[in-house]
Amino acid sequence: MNSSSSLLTVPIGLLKIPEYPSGDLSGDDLIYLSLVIPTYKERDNIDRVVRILSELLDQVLLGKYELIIVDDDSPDHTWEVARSLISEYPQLRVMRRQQERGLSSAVIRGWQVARGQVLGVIDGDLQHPPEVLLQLLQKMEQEADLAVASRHIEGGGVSSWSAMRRFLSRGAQVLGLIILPGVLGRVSDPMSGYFMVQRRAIANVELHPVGYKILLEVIGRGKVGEIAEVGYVFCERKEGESKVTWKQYLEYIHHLLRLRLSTGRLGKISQNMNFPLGRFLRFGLVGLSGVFVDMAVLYLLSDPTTLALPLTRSKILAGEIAICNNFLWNDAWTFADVSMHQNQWRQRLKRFLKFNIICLAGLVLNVLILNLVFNFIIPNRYIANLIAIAVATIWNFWVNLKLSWRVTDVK
Ligand SMILES: Nc1nc2c(ncn2[C@@H]2O[C@H](COP(=O)(O)OP(=O)(O)OP(=O)(O)O)[C@@H](O)[C@H]2O)c(=O)[nH]1
Ligand SMILES: [Mg+2]
Repeated sequence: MNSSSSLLTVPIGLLKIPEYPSGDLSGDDLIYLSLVIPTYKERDNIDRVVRILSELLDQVLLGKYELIIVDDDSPDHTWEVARSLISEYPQLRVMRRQQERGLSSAVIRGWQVARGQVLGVIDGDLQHPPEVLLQLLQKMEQEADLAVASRHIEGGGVSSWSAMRRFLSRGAQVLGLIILPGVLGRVSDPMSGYFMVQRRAIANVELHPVGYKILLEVIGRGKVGEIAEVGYVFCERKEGESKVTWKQYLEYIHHLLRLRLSTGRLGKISQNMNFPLGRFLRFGLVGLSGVFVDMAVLYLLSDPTTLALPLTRSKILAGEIAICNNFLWNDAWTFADVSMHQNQWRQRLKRFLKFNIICLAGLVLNVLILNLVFNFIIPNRYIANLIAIAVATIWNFWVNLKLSWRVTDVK
């Protein structure tokens, strides 16, 4: 067998699962379950995982399942070990990702190439007891849209977590319930990374996960009706190392807020109107930070107790520094997805110049509208100013979106 061709091609573009499996379907329509195993540095576990899962699934789904290992180019060459197992386990498929990283997107990339009608995920370190798969499968066969292995119902638990980790896990759940009750309230263990979902429930939906918690994304954006739960005990890791760090907690909060924004009422309206609400809010926040920068610099330069420079000169400098501040944040955050693909210095400089010109035009517009509104419509300078700022912000956002960070033109 040609060893390089035995690796799966990594899908690119949007994280969207097709309604029907693509590619050569000769005989593949027999596949019922596609189980993704995301791995990062699991070299010492992978052999055992594949053996145990295959033995188990052969008993109930012989020839009707596939195991898809998605490895993020682990430095310990997990993908290579996995690939060497393919000849022994014909149901095994292996993907090596070199461009993207992250647990959630790994799972989705695996599901994108899956051929089954039921899509599942299980950790590659044997912390998820494999026998539970049979119960999950049973629930799926009884037409559940989603079957989740849960640590927090009867038969569930965590074997040896420290008090701190238990506390953090529960704290995260409570926080989630506050921010996103409609999603986290539907399952007892929303942090579970061990579940199965019907393809139809998440097909054709654009997924935007952050970090670790793929289940939130599935419930939050999918069309998930009936949910079943099965208790399980999260076992201790035997080989390899944990990848859980503080970063995961931050990503989790980011993920909750993003889901809240995009699936809440405002999100629906913005979707219907095709308006990039999240981006606009980030742009607005950055603009607010610019106001503080402008004020601080103005104070440092022109205040009689500091440098006491002339006001106009100070203001021009303060304004320009605020524009630099806003540009940097917008480039790194608001439009990160766009600038990531256009990151040469020349491209950045070009964006910066455009941003400057557009903001300058925004300022002119601001002054014009202030005068117009104040003189002809509402003779209150502060209300008039608020209206002027709002219009200028929308102008700045929209024109920068179309010209500086051209979303539509990214390849
Ligand atoms: N492809 C991919 N897999 C990952 C990544 N991070 C973690 N994994 C895998 O996802 C599964 C869960 O990750 P773990 O680090 O074990 O997380 P955990 O089980 O919550 O934490 P521990 O109790 O410390 O093991 C394991 O199979 C990891 O190898 C990643 O960035 N990319
Ligand atoms: Mg683990």
